[in-house]
Amino acid sequence: MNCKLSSKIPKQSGRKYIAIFFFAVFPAFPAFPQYAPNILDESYEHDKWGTLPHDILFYFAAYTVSFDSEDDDNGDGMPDLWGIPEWVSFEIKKTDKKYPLAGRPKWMTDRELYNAGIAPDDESYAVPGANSLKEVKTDYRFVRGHMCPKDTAERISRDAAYNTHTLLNAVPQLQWQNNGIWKKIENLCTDWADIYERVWVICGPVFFNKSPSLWLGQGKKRRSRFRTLFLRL
Ligand SMILES: [Ca+2]
Ligand SMILES: [Ca+2]
Repeated sequence: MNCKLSSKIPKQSGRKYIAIFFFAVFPAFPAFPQYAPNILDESYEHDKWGTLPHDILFYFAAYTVSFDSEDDDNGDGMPDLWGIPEWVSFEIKKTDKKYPLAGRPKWMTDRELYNAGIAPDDESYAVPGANSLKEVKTDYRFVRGHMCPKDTAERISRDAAYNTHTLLNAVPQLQWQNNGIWKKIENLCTDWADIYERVWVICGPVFFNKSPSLWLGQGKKRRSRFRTLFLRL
């Protein structure tokens, strides 16, 4: 960007001048947090059961995801773009090792899908105006609900866990649900892996009447569908 600030800006205090300069040089496109190295371990069969449909597939170290494209999900002949994974599948193996839980990184997205209007970014979950509504405070607020949990992926590696923090692996979820029964089921899955050696999890959104009832994100923001029911097999 060619900005001749020095010849156009009148005399200001030093503090105000710096603020104007920052506005002049910041890029217009959003900054995308970067993924950690994604090193696949071929001994894991995350999609062992051949889950369908195969839409936009991503292969992460801790899970495989089919992200919704502009296909017709509800059978009305019109394309639907729901901004969520159709399913996430992952294998959990038994482990005896102790593994520390790293801090939670920023939520990531896929730059190409975001620019194409297919995937949301972190702001899509902010729900403009929601902070003023009592209904969405505390346990009733929507959060980014992991499909493949970060703590489960820590069994593989810190980088694998880091890469669960992507909107490709998340669906809007009420906090009471995300931190309640869903969390208990997640813990059961890792407990079962330690007992039975290998466990496979397939999870994703299921909608009553084949269509979501609410959107997250309004106006010009990328939108994500609100889930009404989940299956975890
Ligand atoms: Ca679709
Ligand atoms: Ca449709």
